[in-house]
Amino acid sequence: MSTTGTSSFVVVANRLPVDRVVTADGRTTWRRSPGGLVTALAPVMRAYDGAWVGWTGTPDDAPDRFSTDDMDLVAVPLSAEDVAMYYEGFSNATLWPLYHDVIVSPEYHREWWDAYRKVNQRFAEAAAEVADEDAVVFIQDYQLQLVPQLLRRMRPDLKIGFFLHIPFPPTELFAQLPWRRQILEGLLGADLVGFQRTGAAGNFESLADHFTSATLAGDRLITEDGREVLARAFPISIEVEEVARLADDPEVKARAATIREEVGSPKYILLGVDRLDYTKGIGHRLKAFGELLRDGVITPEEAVLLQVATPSRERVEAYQTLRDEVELQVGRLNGDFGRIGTPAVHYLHSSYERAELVALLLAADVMVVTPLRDGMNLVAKEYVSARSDLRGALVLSEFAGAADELGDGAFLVNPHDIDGLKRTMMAAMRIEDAEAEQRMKLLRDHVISHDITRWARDFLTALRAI
Ligand code: ADQ
Repeated sequence: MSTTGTSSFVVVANRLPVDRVVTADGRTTWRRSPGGLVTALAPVMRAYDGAWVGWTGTPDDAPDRFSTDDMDLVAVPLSAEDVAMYYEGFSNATLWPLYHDVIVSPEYHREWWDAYRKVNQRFAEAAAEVADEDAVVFIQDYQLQLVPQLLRRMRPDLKIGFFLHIPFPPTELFAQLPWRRQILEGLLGADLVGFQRTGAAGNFESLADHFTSATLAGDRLITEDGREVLARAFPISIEVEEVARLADDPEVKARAATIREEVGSPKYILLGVDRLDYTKGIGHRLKAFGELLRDGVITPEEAVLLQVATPSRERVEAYQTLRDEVELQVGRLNGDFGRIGTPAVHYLHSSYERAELVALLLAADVMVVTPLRDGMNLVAKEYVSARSDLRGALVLSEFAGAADELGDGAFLVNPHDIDGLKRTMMAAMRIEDAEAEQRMKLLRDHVISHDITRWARDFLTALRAI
């Protein structure tokens, strides 16, 4: 075996969990990025002399190994060409649409595949170098599906876990991929492969059984060389306490009240918070809301839609087209139904601080989460965590992973069924207080007892038990 590193717990993800900050005197420092994953894994990192392997987010940027917040960070360099072909290309224009029900057509380019392989090899080498003998390595997401196998070849001593944050498609769709066998074999390098939903784990098992030499025996896949691989659902969650703390902050509460006034104190505020992504069903939501106004079921004085659309993947063509479509739709709705000073849709193409986001959640009577396909959808869980007042209602697409857990308290909906979506939005607006309370209690009971820390613990316990 090659010489080993010293970290007994290694996380491998496309991005490092920090953002570069340049101080006034020109020095570079690093600030921990927002996000539950790093928060949940930080204590494990501290306890096990952990290291995090990932890209800084800037092309051609490869600082030497550094530490921040008690975490050892190992930067994997990506050239501008790697970013274009491995990240924007194969990850976000091939795998992302293929894994999200081909809502837009995936593009298959051999050069992108070559870049994906090459970059995955680089991540695997970096992980192999820092991992101590018999270390636990936890690999994240669709950008790095070849890493488990590449790493195992170099370091058979390691315990390897992989978690996919996005859906895993059924055979009919996955079979399109020219490199389907290689991706499945890549994942089979792990001991434990985690998915958001049980159905996704099932898709992976049958695909691996069909397209690789592994065979499914009971709840395990057995590889050609006799190794057992377990595929299972571990629905991801959020840092419940962080959202609850902000929601309880008097300043945030006051800000929520101000937001209500700023949008004209309507009877109902409907809220959407999504990355501007074609998977999120923003267009379906706008269409349903527009028809409710057109039909006169609601008036613009009565109800406004606040839509936060976070800028995302702006160099990928499908995202540029989507932005044009959404903004055309918003413009039409406001032209048709807005009044001076009171647009029908408040559209915000921007990122926000956590406190402002939570204020929005508190201001909303109805949270409208209508993805056409979504691995989990954390916003739905954030809404529930913020509502300790037991007010508000959640409209949730059955195509979001969150629907498996939140189906009892949410208003589940098929976003393709526009009439159904309209009816459901109306039902959520007109909910009686007692029913709202009852539903919100059910939702909160689940989310509060299933936070991100529990997710990390469940995954790592299952991995260590193998
Ligand atoms: P995403 O597709 O990014 O995640 P989501 O789960 O909703 O989707 O997470 C988005 C996060 O970004 C939330 O925490 C939200 O609060 C935050 N956010 C959104 N808009 C923001 C804004 N304008 N400013 C600041 N923050 C904003 C992928 C998968 C999901 C899966 C997660 C985690 O697509 O299905 O739930 O990973 O596994």
